[in-house]
Amino acid sequence: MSKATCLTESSATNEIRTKGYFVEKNLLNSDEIKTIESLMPNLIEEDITRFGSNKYYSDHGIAINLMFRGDIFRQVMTKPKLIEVVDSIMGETSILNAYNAPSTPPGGSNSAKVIHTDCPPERVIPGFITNLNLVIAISPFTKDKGATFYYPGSQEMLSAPSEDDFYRQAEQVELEPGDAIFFNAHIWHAAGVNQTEKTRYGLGMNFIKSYMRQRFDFPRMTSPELEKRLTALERRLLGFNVRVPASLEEFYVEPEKRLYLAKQG
Ligand SMILES: O=C(O)CCC(=O)C(=O)O
Repeated sequence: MSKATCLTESSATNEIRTKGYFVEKNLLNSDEIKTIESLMPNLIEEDITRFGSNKYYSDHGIAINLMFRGDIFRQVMTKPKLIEVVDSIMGETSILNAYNAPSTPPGGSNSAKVIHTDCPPERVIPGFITNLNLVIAISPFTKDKGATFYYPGSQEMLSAPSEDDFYRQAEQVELEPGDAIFFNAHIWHAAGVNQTEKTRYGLGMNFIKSYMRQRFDFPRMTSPELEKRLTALERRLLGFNVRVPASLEEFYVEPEKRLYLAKQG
């Protein structure tokens, strides 16, 4: 197993800037892991039932938009330790771009098997992190279960490394259930192949600067019933503080009623 340690805030920030990733042990407890593991098969099946026959559907095995798929997923995205790390790297106004469950089926992988980054390389700003990713292991991320490969220090490389170069340099980072890997979304990485008979489950989040656009319009996707229950932190992460007015009537209102609140970075 690669060495996974609990890092202090400054060494975490330092590692993400140099190597491009770091591991935080025991982000989730065993109850949270069990609950999430029991929900996963149905969530994946639900998406396949809804979209499996859609020729544009490319996310087989990856349950999408978990913030709306059970309260436990919002509890995880707002865990104090997680938010402490996110805020220390991204500032206190970052929002969620995506929240999915990258799983690898027995004997296979997922669409993340190709060597890729999670943000187009042409958006690299040297020395500046615009997108922070996080993958939390729900099942063990061992080599035989398809643990993810990361190419250390590749976060500012503007084109894909060759397969030879990638697999020579990359570290296949093993995680125990509940451990998390935080990484710059510009790092070149690839899912492994699950050679076991059990699905490997994980959670994946991507945090972005508040002024960037999210993958989906999460505020518009939130039901009125759920909106009433959201905490201030959940509202921030879903993007409620940085919505855009659709009319001048929505724009000329008291500052606290604005859709795009002040001081969002
Ligand atoms: O499923 C995996 O191992 C990789 C996930 C991944 O590439 C991603 O979250 O961007």
